[in-house]
Amino acid sequence: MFKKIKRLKDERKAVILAHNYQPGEIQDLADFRGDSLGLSIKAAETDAEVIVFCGVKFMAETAAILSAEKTVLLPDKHAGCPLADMITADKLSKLKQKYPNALVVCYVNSPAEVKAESDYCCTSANAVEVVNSLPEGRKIIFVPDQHLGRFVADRTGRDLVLWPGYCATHVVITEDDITDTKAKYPESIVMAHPECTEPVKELSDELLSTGQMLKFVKKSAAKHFIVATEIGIIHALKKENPEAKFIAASDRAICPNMKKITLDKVIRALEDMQYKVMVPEDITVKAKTALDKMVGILPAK
Ligand code: CIZ
Repeated sequence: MFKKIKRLKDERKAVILAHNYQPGEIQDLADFRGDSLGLSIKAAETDAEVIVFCGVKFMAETAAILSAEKTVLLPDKHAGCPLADMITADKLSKLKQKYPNALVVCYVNSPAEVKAESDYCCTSANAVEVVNSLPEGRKIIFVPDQHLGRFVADRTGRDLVLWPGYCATHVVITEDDITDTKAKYPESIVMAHPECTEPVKELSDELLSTGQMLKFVKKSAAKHFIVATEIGIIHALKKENPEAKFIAASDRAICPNMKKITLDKVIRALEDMQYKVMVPEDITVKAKTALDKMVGILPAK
């Protein structure tokens, strides 16, 4: 199947992207593996004509916004993100009417139309920097993840208007999961994603996005890590750090949408050029402005 995918990929001049939460075999076949924004930026820099995004819909939309001239395919049209679907552009515009002077920061896990209604986009890796860069005293609406929002409010000391969205995969991780796993592996470092609930984050040693977890482990002298995020990341962590041990905080932390992508569906995507993810031009222009403003305030890497 890998050989067939390689042949089809060459024929279509395609690049295959796999999010850090994808099944291991999809991560292994991809040209690039990473977080949603990093992948979309990398794909935009290639001269590929087709992007196969092994992830969920909002990620493919982000790739389409940053690569308007490329064809973006999502191998399973039902691979959505319940968190992203917890907000709509309409609901956001009603909230904006309540706070007419507020700036809107939207997490990348959101529909393209919501990005278009926002002033700034952010990822879990840069949300704190984005909010810190906004003028003091200015009201800030943060959508759609309340747990990432509370983490940002805590780190920045800013008073945020939060949307009550949440990631169903992260909120299944409980305090007991952390204390029980920590009791079994007392020497380990607990890394939790900011989308986890506040009690889980309080029990954790490090609060990190997926990309930050990969960087943190590389630099750490520790050899045992408890991982409180979607378990797909453990494949990447093990691959990059074969000598270290990674323990899932909960084996229930599996995103059913991420796991909808299979090798078969990647083959069908390339054979039949399906399923095309297209973002209307007016939405692309506005959403790209919010994404570009985020990139503009980050320190050069
Ligand atoms: O931005 C992403 O790709 C997500 C969903 C999580 C992360 O921490 O990388």
